[in-house]
Amino acid sequence: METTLLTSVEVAGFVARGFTRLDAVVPPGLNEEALDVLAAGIPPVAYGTPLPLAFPAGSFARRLVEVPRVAGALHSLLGPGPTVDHHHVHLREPGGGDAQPLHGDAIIDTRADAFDVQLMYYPHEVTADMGGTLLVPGSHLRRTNESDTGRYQNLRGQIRLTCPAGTVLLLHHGIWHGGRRNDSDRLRYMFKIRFNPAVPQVRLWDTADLGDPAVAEQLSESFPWYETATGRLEIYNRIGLWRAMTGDDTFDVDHWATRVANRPGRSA
Ligand SMILES: O=C(O)CCC(=O)C(=O)O
Repeated sequence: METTLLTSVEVAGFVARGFTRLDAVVPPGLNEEALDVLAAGIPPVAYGTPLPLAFPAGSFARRLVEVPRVAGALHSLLGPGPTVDHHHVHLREPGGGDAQPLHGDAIIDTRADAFDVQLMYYPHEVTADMGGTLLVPGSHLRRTNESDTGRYQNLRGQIRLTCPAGTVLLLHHGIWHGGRRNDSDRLRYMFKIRFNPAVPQVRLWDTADLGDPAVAEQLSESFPWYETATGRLEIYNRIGLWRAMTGDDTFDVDHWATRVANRPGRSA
């Protein structure tokens, strides 16, 4: 299977924003098939099922995750042999009336050196009135408990997804998100699969550009909803994740991590 791995700059973008967006990567034939398959439902799988058992060869879901750009991005973030945590077809009904509260999936998750990846697939175009998923860029490392963020209605810099058919998002498990109200007359589909890594998530992408200054630029990105001071902590958290993902304990941005690790006279 031919795949296209992410670059270091792209993975740094994922670490900063909490998601990677692959527009219109799924071919039209598979998108058309998806509408029937998702309407019929995909059988549930037990937590931790290896991907080839969860989605047998030739099944719709298997062909979806084998689309080369999707497979390459999944490998870049999760490595070989990820297991399926669960999957679900998310519908936003036409004229659906309400929006889902902002939330992060599961419970507060304190892992600093590993993460699950949530794939979201949109088989048809999602226009502005169709209840596209709301995403808060840069929220994934601000660890909150499920729907405790539900009282926030709108945050500066949020994205209410619009996208062409065949778009796939890969999300860090912690990102704040929610389905929006569908004011259109068309049912909105989204198929989500949560993957758990089965190997250390270290240098799994195309690392040829690891020394590119654009890596640190990506990791330094601020988002409009950040408080001036707390925003620094988000960059600090990203440095920790980048160190874990590269195995480079000297990586830093503006000395944030180096400064707080400086304890003269003590062994590391
Ligand atoms: O429907 C959506 O756009 C998002 C739903 C979702 O991800 C969830 O319920 O956790």
